[in-house]
Amino acid sequence: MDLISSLTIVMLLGSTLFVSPACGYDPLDPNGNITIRWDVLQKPADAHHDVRLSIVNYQLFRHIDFPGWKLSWTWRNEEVIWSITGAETTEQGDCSKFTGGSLPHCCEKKPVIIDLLPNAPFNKQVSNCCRSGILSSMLQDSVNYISAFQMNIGSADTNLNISLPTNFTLGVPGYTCGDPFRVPPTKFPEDHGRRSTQAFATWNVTCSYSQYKASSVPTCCVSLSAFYNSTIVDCPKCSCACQGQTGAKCVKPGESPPVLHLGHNGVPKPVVDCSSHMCPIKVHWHVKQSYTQYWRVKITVTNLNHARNYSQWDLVVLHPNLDNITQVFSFNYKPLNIYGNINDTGVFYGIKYYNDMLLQSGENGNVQSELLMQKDSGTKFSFNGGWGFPRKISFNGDECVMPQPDDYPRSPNKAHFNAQTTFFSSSLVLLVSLMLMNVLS
Ligand SMILES: *[C@@H]1O[C@H](CO)[C@@H](O)[C@H](O)[C@H]1NC(C)=O
Ligand SMILES: *[C@@H]1O[C@H](CO)[C@@H](O)[C@H](O)[C@H]1NC(C)=O
Ligand SMILES: *[C@@H]1O[C@H](CO)[C@@H](O)[C@H](O)[C@H]1NC(C)=O
Ligand SMILES: *[C@@H]1O[C@H](CO)[C@@H](O)[C@H](O)[C@H]1NC(C)=O
Ligand SMILES: *[C@@H]1O[C@H](CO)[C@@H](O)[C@H](O)[C@H]1NC(C)=O
Ligand SMILES: *[C@@H]1O[C@H](CO)[C@@H](O)[C@H](O)[C@H]1NC(C)=O
Ligand SMILES: *[C@@H]1O[C@H](CO)[C@@H](O)[C@H](O)[C@H]1NC(C)=O
Ligand SMILES: CC(=O)N[C@H]1CO[C@H](CO)[C@@H](O)[C@@H]1O
Repeated sequence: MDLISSLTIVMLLGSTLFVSPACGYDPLDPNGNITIRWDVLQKPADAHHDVRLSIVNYQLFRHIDFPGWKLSWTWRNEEVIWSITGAETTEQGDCSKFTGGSLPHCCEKKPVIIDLLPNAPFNKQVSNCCRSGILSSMLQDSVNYISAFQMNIGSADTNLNISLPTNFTLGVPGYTCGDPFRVPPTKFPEDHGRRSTQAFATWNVTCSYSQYKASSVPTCCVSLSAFYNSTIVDCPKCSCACQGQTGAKCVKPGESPPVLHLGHNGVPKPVVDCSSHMCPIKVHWHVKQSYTQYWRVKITVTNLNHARNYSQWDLVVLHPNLDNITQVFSFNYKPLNIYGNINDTGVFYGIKYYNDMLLQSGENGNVQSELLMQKDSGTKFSFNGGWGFPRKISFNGDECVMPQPDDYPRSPNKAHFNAQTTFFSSSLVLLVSLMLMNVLS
């Protein structure tokens, strides 16, 4: 078996392990989920009680971008929301059962709750509210990964106890929520953490993400080039769609993009530049230079979508030499070493107010970075077998389509066994540990 075909097998094996669309399990973020926490603040008196709801994004590198979350559930009985701060429901619904005085904020059986905008009046705010439903990932922002609001709920039928609703949804493509689960009551710190009070009762609802549920087709692809070969290997043909396929509209050079349409959930439908791959996002990895002790890579992320800007974008990259990354220019970088000390995976993301917004397709629709990695002095370094290229890349947590290893730009010089050995042993370690994780989970 020659090098390239064994490489192919390693990669195919790798990708089947990485993508498990059915259950939404992501080996790069095995505990990643969004948890909705339902805190009943005090022992319910008459048919009213106060509930504090928090939406916590426990995912390492996935965030909720514009247009934000749109939380919904189904009440079991005749519960209503009397009042709410830090959020609002999209509809009041039919409150004709209530007469005189003030009416409830919402009487819908399935209320749809949205966050307030950042400029909401102070008397409508609570802490962690009012960010238009946008939730950062934990890794990128240690403050804005929680959204919260407070509500007073009651029942139209005062003889019935208020029961927990069911069928929670986040209103963001790709997420599925489970049933509420009773957990120990949340503690709230007071007096600078010297004392804590606690909720009367707490439930949580876990929502998990599946790329396959979010989109049946990929949304990103990778192209490759290297200083030692003039071939630029473009994204595989039809990575995201085929040109001319029904429903696949695209913008030719010089044409002005059509009027944008909002898809379901308010996310604008992609309107991409015409290309052989038809992806809204393209990541280009260029092996730029080789020095005695270091080598340099240039990464370019291009937005080919006319329909949207991507704020707080991120890129997860898997390459065995990331354990010796020395310098990253114009992006932030954090290692992601979920499997102990194999640091071959990391997250790149934009610098706040500089390039954390990837603008819509056009002249400014790209972000770029260069990285320096130190060559391992113990082995004879070589770019053979496509060693300089990433094993895996994802954009905003969705995996990008890579060219086939057979097509990688080839280096002219032959066999440097040691470098290949390093690659194979690290791939093997990774594979074995992933298999173990799959068995254990
Ligand atoms: C959700 O994430 C939290 C934090 O990482 C973790 O403690 C919890 O076990 C996760 N829940 C599930 C069901 O995976
Ligand atoms: C309401 O809850 C109380 C205390 O848990 C219980 O005794 C009562 O039977 C409940 N009422 C209804 C209608 O479920
Ligand atoms: C919740 O969703 C399930 C499946 O869609 C449905 O069978 C059930 O009736 C729903 N429950 C309520 C209270 O609407
Ligand atoms: C929430 O409940 C799930 C069960 O659905 C539990 O496994 C998980 O640990 C809880 N998560 C948190 C953050 O408390
Ligand atoms: C993207 O951002 C730019 C600059 O803030 C803005 O002019 C443009 O309208 C935005 N595009 C979309 C599709 O939202
Ligand atoms: C490798 O992982 C460790 C532990 O998280 C971290 O401290 C270190 O910075 C990482 N090294 C590189 C080069 O990313
Ligand atoms: C460059 O890479 C391509 C794709 O693998 C290969 O077909 C070609 O022979 C390589 N060129 C040289 C000069 O090695
Ligand atoms: C040259 C160099 O710094 N090599 C280091 C690369 O990273 C591994 C694992 O972290 C170290 O063991 C090497 O010494």
